[in-house]
Amino acid sequence: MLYPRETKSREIKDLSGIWKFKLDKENKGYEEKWYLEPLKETIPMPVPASYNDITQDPEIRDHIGDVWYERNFWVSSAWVNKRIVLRVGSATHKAKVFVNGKEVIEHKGGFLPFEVEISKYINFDVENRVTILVNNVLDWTCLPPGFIKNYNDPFHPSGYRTQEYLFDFLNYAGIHRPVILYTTPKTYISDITVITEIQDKKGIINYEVKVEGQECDKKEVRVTVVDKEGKKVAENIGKSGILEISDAQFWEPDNPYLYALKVETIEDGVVEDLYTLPVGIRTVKVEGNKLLLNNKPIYLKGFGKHEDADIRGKGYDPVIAVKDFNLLKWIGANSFRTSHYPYAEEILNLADEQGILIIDEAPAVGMNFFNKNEKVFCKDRVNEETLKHHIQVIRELITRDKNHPCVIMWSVANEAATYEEEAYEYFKKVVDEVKKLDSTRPVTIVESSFPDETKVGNLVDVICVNRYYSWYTDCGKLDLIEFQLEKELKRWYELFKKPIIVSEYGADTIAGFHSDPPVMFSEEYQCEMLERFHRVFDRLDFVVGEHIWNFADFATKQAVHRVMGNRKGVFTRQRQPKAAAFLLKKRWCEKK
Ligand code: BDP
Repeated sequence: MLYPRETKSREIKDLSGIWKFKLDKENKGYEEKWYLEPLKETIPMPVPASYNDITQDPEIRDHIGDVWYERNFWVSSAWVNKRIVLRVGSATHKAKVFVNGKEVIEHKGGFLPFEVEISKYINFDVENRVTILVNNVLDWTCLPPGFIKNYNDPFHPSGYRTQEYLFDFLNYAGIHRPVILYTTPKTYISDITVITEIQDKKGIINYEVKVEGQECDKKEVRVTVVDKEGKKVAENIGKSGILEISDAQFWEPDNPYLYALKVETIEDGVVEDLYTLPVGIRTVKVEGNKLLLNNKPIYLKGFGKHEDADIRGKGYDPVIAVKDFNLLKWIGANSFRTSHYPYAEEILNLADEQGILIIDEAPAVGMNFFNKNEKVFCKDRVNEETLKHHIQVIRELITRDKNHPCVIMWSVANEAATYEEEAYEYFKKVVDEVKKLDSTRPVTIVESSFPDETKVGNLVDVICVNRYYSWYTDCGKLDLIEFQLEKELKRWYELFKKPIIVSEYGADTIAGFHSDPPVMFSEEYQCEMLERFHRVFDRLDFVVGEHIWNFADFATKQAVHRVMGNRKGVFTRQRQPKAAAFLLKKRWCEKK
C-alpha cells in the first residue's frame, strides 16, 4: 500500500479536522444501524486524536466498546473519471467505515492503515457523509491482546466489567492518524518495492512496480531516478529492473540522502499515472557480532519511544513529531524503536529525511503475565487465531514500511513469554513470514526472558533485551548493576553468538525530585543508573546498541506503581529535559 502522495495524476483531500462524535453507551448502534442517518446528539471531536482525554467526561475516557465518528465532505465532478480512495491512517483497534450509509470496509488492528475505493458510493457536487465506527475492545485474538474481566463478587455492582491488558501504556482509542481521500487514474500504480545494494561507489536499486486497473498490462512503465539537484541519474523501462547509479550517495544518519524514484505509467506516449517514492540507498547486515550499515559497524544510540502526548493521546500531531525529532538530534541519538506498535507513516517519513534508524515493531506486546503459573501460549489465550492475526499484521506492516531506508530491523514482539515451550513454534511461524516477505533486514524478538530460559534465541538475527537491574529487582541497589548486567550479557553472547542491543533500561524519575546520594525516583538516580549500564556496554564489543526506556514520560493505566503514568522518560511528557538528558547528550555526541 503506497503512502498517498500528490503528483500531477494524484490529488489528496485531507478530512482531518473536527468530526462529529457519539459515544455508543450500550454498544447497540451497529445493530440499530445508526450509520443510515446522520448521527444525532453528537459532540465535536478532533481527528486525528485519541478521544479519551478530549472531554471532561470519565465515561468517555473509560468507555469499553463502540464510538462513532462522522463528517460530511464534497467531491467535485472534476473527480468523476478518477479512482477515489478513502484511507484511514489508523483506527484503534477495530473499525467499520460507511459512506453515505453503505458499509465499505472493516479493519482489525489499531496501528496500521486501511483503504478502500469508494468511487461508486460517491455523489458528485453534493454533500457526502462518512461514518466510522471505532471499537477499542481487546481480546486474545487482537494485537496487542487483552481480555474483559467480568466481576461477580459482592464488591462490584452486577454487570461491572473492565478492559484488562498486560502492557504498560494506556489503551488510548479513536482515529489516531489522518483520514484522507485521494485520487489516482483508473489504471494506477498500486505498489512499488525497492531493494538497494552497494558495490564500491555504485548504488543499485532493484525495483518492482505493480499496476492495477483496466488494461493494466497495456501500460508501459518508466522509472527514473532523480538526485537532490533534480538531475536524472538513472532510467529504465519495465515493471521491474535494476537501476545503477555510479558514484552514488548512500543513505546514513550523517547524510540521509534521498533520491526520488519517479514511476510513470505510459500509454501511446502519454503519461497517465505518476508516483514519486523517496529512496535511500543503503544496506543493513549482521556479520559476526556487529550490525553493519553500508558495510560499516553501526552503534545504536537512542530510545524506546511511544506515540503519546498530553491531550492528544496517541493521535498523530506534526507539532509533537517535529519536536521529538529535534530532541533526538539535540541529544545525539541516531535511532529509536517504535515500541510497541507501528507508528504513523509521517514519523517514518521524517526519520528517512533526518537519518534516524528505526527498529520497526509489531503491536505484539502484553503477551506475558510475568508469572510462570499463568501460561500465555495456550488454547484460551495466545492461540492459533492470535497467530493468524499476528501474521496478517506482519504482512500489513511490511507492505507499508518495506521501502523506508530508516527501517533497519523488524521486531515481531516485545517481552512475550518466550520461556514457554510453545513460544518457539509460534514465533518460528511469525519470523518465517517476515523472512519470506523481506530477506534484507534483520529480525528480532525483544526479550525480557533470561538467556538460559528463552526458547526463541535461535530465531533472531539480533538479540534485543530489556533489563531493569536496580529497579524492578534489588530496588535501589545501584552497586549491583555492573555485576549482574555484565554476567547476563556475556551469557547471551556465549549462547547465541549474536550482536546484542539493550533495548530497554531505565528508572522512573519525577522531574524535580533530587537526592544525593541518589534514591529511586530522583533525577540523580536515573543518571547514576544509566552511567553504570553504560560502563558495562563500553566493555563488551558485542553490544551494538543502547535504547533507553523511555524517550518521554507517557500515560499508562492507573496503578500503584504508576505516578500519573510511567515516568521513565529522559524528557517529561511535555518534552522538557530531565538531568539525564544532559548526561546522554554528552555521551552520545562523543560516542561513535
Ligand atoms: C518493560 C516494557 C515497557 C514498560 C517498561 C516499564 O517493555 O512497555 O513500560 O518495562 O516497566 O517491561 O517501565
